[in-house]
Amino acid sequence: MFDNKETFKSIFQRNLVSKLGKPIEEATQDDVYHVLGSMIREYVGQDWAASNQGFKKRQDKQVYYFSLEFLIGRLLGNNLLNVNELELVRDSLAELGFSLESIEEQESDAGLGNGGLGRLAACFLDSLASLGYAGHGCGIRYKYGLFEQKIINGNQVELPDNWLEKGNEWEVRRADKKVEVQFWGRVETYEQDGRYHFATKDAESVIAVPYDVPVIGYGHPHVNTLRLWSAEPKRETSMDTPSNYYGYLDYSRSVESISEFLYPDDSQYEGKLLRLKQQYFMCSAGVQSALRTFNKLGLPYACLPDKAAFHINDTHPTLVIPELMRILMDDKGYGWDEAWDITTRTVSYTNHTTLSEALEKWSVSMIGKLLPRIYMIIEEINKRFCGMLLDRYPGDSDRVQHMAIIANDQVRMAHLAIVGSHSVNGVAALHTEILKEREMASFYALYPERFNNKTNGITHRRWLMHANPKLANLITETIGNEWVTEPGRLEQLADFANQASFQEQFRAIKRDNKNRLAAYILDHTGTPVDPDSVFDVQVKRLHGYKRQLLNILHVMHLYNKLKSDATFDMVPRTFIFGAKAAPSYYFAKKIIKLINTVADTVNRDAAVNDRLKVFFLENYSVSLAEKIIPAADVSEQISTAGKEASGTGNMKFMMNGALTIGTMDGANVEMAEQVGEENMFIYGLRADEVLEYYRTGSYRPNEIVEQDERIREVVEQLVHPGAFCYRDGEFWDIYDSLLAHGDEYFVLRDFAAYADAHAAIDLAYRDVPGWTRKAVLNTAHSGIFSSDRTISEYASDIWGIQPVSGYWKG
Ligand code: T68
Repeated sequence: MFDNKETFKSIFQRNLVSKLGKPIEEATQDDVYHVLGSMIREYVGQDWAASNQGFKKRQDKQVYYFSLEFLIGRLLGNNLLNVNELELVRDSLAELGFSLESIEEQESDAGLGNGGLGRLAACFLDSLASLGYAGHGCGIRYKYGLFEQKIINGNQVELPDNWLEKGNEWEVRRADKKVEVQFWGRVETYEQDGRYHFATKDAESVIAVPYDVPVIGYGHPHVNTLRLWSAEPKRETSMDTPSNYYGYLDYSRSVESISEFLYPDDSQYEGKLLRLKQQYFMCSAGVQSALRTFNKLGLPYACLPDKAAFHINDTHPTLVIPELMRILMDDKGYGWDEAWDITTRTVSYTNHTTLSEALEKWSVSMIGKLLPRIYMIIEEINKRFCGMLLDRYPGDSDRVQHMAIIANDQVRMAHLAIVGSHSVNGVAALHTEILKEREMASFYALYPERFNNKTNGITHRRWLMHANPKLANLITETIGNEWVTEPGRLEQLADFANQASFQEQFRAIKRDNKNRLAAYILDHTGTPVDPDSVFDVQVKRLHGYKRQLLNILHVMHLYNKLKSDATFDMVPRTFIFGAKAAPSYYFAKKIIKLINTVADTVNRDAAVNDRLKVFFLENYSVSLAEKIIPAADVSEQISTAGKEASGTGNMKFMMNGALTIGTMDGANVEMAEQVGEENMFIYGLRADEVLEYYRTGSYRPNEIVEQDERIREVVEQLVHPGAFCYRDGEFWDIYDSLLAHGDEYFVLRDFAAYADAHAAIDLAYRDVPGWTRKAVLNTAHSGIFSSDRTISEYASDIWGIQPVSGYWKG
């Protein structure tokens, strides 16, 4: 791209003048960011066009990954890495007096997702492009991403995330590719040429305009597209009378609200009309646009499954199924059976949760009114499906009721997604087993060949090479650079796990990352952090099942012990939390308040704060994760077994050499298989034990409190004024969740085992070479959790695609 630093500097300065009319001496960091961003975007334009030409010429099968969320984060650093210009640009900017790191901070963090599900979609895009697959994202260009979190008096306050305020260097508005999406109206049925036809009348039209973001493959000129749709009013509406004028303004406001904001609930289904509009808006626009591309091939639609794969990220884009049916039947004239065959062979579905409160069930009346034709099609799918079940299980009406797509005036989206696709996958081995054996057992019995596992992964380019460049360099110096394109080769590091000089360098890098985070914490909280203390981190969405409560209760216990036992000797620990709570999730917000209250007491207490400190870092986001994860010694992955579908944060920490304290849940199980349980701290109930408690109803949290003095003490501290409860009864709701409401997530049941595991950490950390060896082995065995592995599996097992361009080999 740039031959050397001098060429870069001169092109850059020319751009600064032509774009902003400024000489370098007057340029702000923000100016530098925007000019650099636009240069990279323009530069990849050629490869982007060439990639699209190539797809067309070779008639490559295209994958469309439909997701309501793409949590992409900042792009400048990653794009520079992928076009192989990171170091040259960093050095050149330094010569011009700018630090690339500070320039990267100018970019707003695109928070178009809630958590794991949205971030997974972003990692998948990076792997699709880097491995040279023709695979694109289809999503919504929310004007406001996930709220910005402020902590005020220990409480979460939500502010709008106006991420587009300063423009977006990476997107290209493609007005020429707009499509129309219809809502409301009524369906007219008429007979012609011996068959029924359906037409929607009096519908409200919305224009979907795509904004395309290039997704750049690492080290080779392969560029895919993330197509984000924005809703705009149709302009032809007449405005010539005052009432029309106001009517138009109402219409226009209601249309714009469709792509206005991301719903901030990550695990709680809320049946809001606007959310349903968002879902259909994206599905319809995405399907129409993919079919437009397919049409250019001039093939019959029977070939669609050979040329396109529509993947749905959880049930949120399930309306892809009836939308494709509608277009094939109503617009293209196909009969039901043929349309159904094409649709089911094109669509595949990933499930991300077994939590019942997260399952989407739309009310029949809402779908029926908003999307009358789509609802007719869903009804017909249900009718045929139930008929088939009755043929297969004669007289078993309970089973039909249990499996039906429509029941109790609700459409069960997971059932529609399973019935309408050819593949259903879970996101970790344990999760897929639970789907097959429990949650979806009746569907598994019916369609065993559809179910498969695809254990999640993370892109090692963002999460290791970009977030932790020093460690990436050490790895390359030690085992060569093949691991960059074949992350499985990280295994070779295992040979160096005991080598003193390697260990020393590995520790120095961790220490450096800890210093960096300590500086950030000091800057943002005013409290100094001891970089020699163990950095013990839990960062993820706040949820009951993720058990941040267990963590903070244990911190309270450590504090009590330090205060009461002068002989208690512990390696200094810094507990770091980061978590956003859904704005309507009352209990989660209380936990945030508790963590902040504990932090306040502990950090101000000079009698303990040389050994114990607690921080809640506000506004956890992708860019903050990139600072925190490389600095962690201990990774907290402590969900109630059976509840966390996979986890992906667990993999990021492992890759960066943190040791996991965790339950046998989600992908932790597979991490233990890779690195060995002796290199993790596994504790607590197993998924089958949790299930057994639920089944028998035999769990008695009160008994545990009676028997364990340590637990009694911390639980009482929640409600009695003292160190952690400034106002009488401040944390009654938390107390009640544990004692009056049965401790749904087994916090008290797992407390003792968790405290023991922490004691084991304390002991293990004292053995410096022993700890370093474990840390190195974690990195060494993390390669399998690269999303490159995950995407190769999706490509061969589900989508049936091959790379269309070659991967650059170092
Ligand atoms: C997460 N799910 C899983 N959901 O909890 C996690 N939900 O175990 C897994 O690793 C990850 O998906 C990737 O597979 C989510 O993140 C959501 O964010 C979400 C958003 C809206 C509605 C429902």
